[in-house]
Amino acid sequence: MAEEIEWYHEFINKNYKPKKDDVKVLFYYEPAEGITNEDAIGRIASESSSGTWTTLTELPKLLPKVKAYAYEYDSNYVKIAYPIIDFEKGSVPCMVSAIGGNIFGMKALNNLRLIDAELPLDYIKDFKGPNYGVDVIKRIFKRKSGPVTSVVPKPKIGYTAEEHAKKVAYAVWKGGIDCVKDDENLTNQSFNKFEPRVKFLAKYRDKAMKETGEVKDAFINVTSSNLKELERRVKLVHDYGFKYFMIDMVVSGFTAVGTAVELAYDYDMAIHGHRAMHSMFTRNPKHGMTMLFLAKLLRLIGVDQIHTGTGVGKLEGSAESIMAMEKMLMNQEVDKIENVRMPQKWGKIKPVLPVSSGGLHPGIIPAVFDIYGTTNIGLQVGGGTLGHPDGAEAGAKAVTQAIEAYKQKISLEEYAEKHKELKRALEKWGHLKPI
Ligand code: CAP
Ligand code: MG
Repeated sequence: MAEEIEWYHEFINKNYKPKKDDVKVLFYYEPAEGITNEDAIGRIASESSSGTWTTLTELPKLLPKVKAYAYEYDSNYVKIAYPIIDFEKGSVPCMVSAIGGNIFGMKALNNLRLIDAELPLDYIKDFKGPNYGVDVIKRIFKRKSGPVTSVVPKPKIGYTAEEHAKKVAYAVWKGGIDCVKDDENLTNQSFNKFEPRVKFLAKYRDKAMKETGEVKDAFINVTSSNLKELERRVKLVHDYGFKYFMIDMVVSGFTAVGTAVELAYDYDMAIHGHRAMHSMFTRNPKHGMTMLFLAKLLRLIGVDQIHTGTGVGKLEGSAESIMAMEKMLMNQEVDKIENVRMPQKWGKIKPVLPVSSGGLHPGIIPAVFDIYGTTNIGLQVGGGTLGHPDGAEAGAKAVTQAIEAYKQKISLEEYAEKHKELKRALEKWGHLKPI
């Protein structure tokens, strides 16, 4: 008899009952031409756990304990159960290199999308989660309720460190905004070097706090070329009295985010997580990884607040997908949404503050609050503040007026009758939803 060449189908078992501590992963998949569903899902389960393309001459005794099984599937969705011992305790990089790795390049699949995974408490328990999470609102800003507001200097780059702090940050802090956020592509450029930016921001933060009596902070971008420099930058931000720092999570990678979390605990700081680059692999509805699962991984590792989209601004992301993600980030237990979200219990891992940003301005802030509510949300308004016809401080006031109008259940137009900054913002942008 011709020797068996393939063994992919050994990783399919419709009668397999996942164990309580299995990691259960939901994929969307599309078999390539001439490939059966079983050929496809066998490859996904095999190549992400312990198999390979051909039968092997010798198999280790432990193999039955590390094999994953596709246990539930139809023509486009498959659930695969992974024994928890497949993954190093406390290491997201290890797990993602398995369930988010080679399988995405297999010729037998036209498309593959990692939708979500139910992580057992036995896996969760080895992670710290956020140092502050949603508690940033009461522990840093001494408030019972959100939003935590921030403005990012626009144009994204071009200001010197002193202009960044004096002309923009000081003005929006005076106008009532809580934080000034570095843009994702501002790190340590020659015209706005990191150290002077931290120093000037600290100087004008203190001035603004003294004049307003309000807590002011900044999301200063510590994204660096290596971990030693990352640590040096976090320490500098801490030494100048900031409670936050920001990191570009995706471009930095899970190991750097894990290091940032260790530093956040060491210095008792909170991390603002920017997700720039995520759209490279989260946007295509048929391939890649959902933002929901990426956000789950970042809550697990310990980022305190994460960009999660607007549903109405310039960047993609539907209100439904945002709400499914926001509940997963905010709640200690969520139920499943068919083919959208797996059930998840979070044990002691703190909730993460969702941050809405991207093409926002006072005229569409109510639409954002209709999705998120106002209690536990970060609201970031860049161009929609600094494009205000009367300048940065007036733009900041218009944002805070729009927030107040919504909280008092007054229409923006009515509230604008007695608040000129909001009126002028509505004259320029109305309720425009930018694309
Ligand atoms: C928004 C922003 C943020 C995006 C990130 C920008 O500026 O600073 O980086 O919100 O997208 O560079 O576009 P504006 P997301 O307020 O001027 O649009 O929040 O979806 O991760
Ligand atoms: Mg930006």
